Amino acid sequence: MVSIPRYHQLREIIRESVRSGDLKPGELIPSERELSERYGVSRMTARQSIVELTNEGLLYRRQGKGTFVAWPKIAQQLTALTGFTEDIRARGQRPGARLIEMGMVPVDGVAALRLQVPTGQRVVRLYRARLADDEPLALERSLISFFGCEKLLEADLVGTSLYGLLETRFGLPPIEADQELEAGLATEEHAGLLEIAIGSPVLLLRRTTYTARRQPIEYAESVYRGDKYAFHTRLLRPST
Ligand code: 16G
Repeated sequence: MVSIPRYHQLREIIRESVRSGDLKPGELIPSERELSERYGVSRMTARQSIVELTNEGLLYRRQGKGTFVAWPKIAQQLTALTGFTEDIRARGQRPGARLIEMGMVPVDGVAALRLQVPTGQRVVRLYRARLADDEPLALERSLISFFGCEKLLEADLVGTSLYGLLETRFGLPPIEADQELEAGLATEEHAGLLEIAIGSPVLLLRRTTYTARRQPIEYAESVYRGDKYAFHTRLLRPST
């Protein structure tokens, strides 16, 4: 018979306590000492279980305070083109933004290619931290290009949705998008703005958004907190 390491067992006990609701999000879990006494395992074993569950995102540590149960991740569908404001409202939370930078910049490199404009063309650059109930979840750097796009600079992009504005004020509703998703680690800049530790796992997203007739309108590079998001997508087997 294959023996299951003890930290695996303890890990599953804690996982089950979270699943059943015995341990609730935000609740302090028992200390390593308490766990080792209660389950008859060594302190090392208890520590290893906690480290693994923390790495998975089920628990989180607060310096000098202990280890707590994390809130469930946001299950973000990757099947519909939605904006941040819509996503957060759909979850019953209050969307928000903190403006980091907004202005006109000459575009180059990948962004010029994606936006299908010549290098050096001036486009709107919008850099926002995105919040849900005042908690930072993501950083979004968007480059926006359309005839007359400089008028966007007069808009309030802290209290209003970019996609909402494009649709209602400019008559340019986003219709489709190409998106890439990649794993990454939080840089010093990300960490400061997202209020996470440097080197925490993050999800890097690049999106090209199109309006009617597949006209590119936005090229965005976003950084989403890895401890907050799980992306879901539905796959259908191709018919042969
Ligand atoms: C989404 C988009 C972002 C877009 C924003 C508009 C990703 C990776 N990014 O978060 O490109 O600028 O929504 O949100 O999903 P808003 O309409 O709330 O301003």
